[in-house]
Amino acid sequence: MALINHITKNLSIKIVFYGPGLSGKTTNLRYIFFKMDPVSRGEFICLETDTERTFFFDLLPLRAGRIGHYKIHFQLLTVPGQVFFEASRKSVVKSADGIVFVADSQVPLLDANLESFDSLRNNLREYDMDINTIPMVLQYNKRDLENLVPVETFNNLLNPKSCPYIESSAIFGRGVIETLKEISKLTIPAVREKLLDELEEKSDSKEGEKEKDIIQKASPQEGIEFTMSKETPELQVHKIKMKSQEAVEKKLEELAREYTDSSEE
Ligand SMILES: Nc1nc2c(ncn2[C@@H]2O[C@H](COP(=O)(O)OP(=O)(O)O)[C@@H](O)[C@H]2O)c(=O)[nH]1
Ligand SMILES: [Mg+2]
Repeated sequence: MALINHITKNLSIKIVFYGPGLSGKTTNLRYIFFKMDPVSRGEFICLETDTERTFFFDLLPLRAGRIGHYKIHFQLLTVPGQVFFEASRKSVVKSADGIVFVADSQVPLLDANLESFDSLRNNLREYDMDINTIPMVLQYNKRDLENLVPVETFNNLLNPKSCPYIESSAIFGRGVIETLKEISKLTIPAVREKLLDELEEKSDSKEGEKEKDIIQKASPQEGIEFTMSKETPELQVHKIKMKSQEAVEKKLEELAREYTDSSEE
């Protein structure tokens, strides 16, 4: 669940991009990185282990507006898709506020999508989260290719709860920002409730009361705003070598905290 720091008035929301290997998760994050105004995004970070050449996690922090006086930060995270990374996939969904499921639309990959979706369901369950209730957006990616799974088929198999779904070509940026906007909209209400609850607990303070008032008066969706960049920056990836799964988990938590605790504008 979202981290809230009442001193620095920062609030961090974790969005996990989940899906089978090579479905386009990293491509989504890279595009978002390209599109966002540099002042509102952090470094694009890859955590990788010695044993694997492939990236382990991608992490992209974004700033996006406010709830009351609290600055909203999103942490976008991808999980490695390969089966042998099950442990790291599990740990990354821990404390997720929202999920973007990136499906590969190519017909031969239908089973891989279903398997990945099952693993998501199981991994969430391990942390007492429910795939039917966690805020989720389905992204049917690679729609620029041929031999595609029809959208209705995907919706029947992956989307019985009628979550928002988006047809995308992440490689061309089509549908990427829409996906980000949808998932951020879905995650805000729960985070707002949590914030109000925490303020309620410290309701002995005048300041807390005032803040609660401001937040309650604003509409639930108010406050999120992504600032897009007009230029195209070079993608500089900050790679961090990790020794073990435990080290990766620790680093992820540390980065989340570092970001939430910083008081810079
Ligand atoms: N044709 C096509 N290729 C894509 C699309 N999105 C991603 N790819 C390609 O699919 C491959 C895997 O993408 P990547 O983002 O690394 O997958 P990840 O394993 O989910 O992070 C790369 O070669 C991408 O360029 C898309 O929308 N259309
Ligand atoms: Mg990737």
